[in-house]
Amino acid sequence: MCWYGDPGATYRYSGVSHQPSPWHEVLADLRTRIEAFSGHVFNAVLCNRYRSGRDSMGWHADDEPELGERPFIASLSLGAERLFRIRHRGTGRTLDVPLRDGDLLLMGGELQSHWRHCVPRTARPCGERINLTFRRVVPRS
Ligand SMILES: O=C(O)CCC(=O)C(=O)O
Repeated sequence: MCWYGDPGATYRYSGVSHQPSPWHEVLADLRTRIEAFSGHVFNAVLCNRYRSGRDSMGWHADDEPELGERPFIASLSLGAERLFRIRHRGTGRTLDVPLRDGDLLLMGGELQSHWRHCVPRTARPCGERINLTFRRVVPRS
């Protein structure tokens, strides 16, 4: 996992403050293109690497206070296909979204407050995957 962003785009989770690394030129270029496509502005990106099907992400929502009330998050998948599973907090309704190389998942509105998501482990042989979630962090007041 690593965190890149504008100066001051500090992200706090699991009790730890993460200072952003300066934008790598490839990430900066992707940000510009995804901003133009989505019509939203981002000041940081969280990068997660899944080395194999054994690497996973547990149930959570991207609902940290510094992401604001209805965060808009653009998630770019690169490499191996993995399932992105979302579950409604109230009804338990669950949806599986396969994310393939080059897919861009846009999450906005009430998604983070009403749903949780995860990337489950898989026993299916699968290669590496990198996921980039472009976010807008607003400093805590
Ligand atoms: O890898 C993914 O597609 C999801 C990543 C994720 O849940 C997150 O960064 O909060």
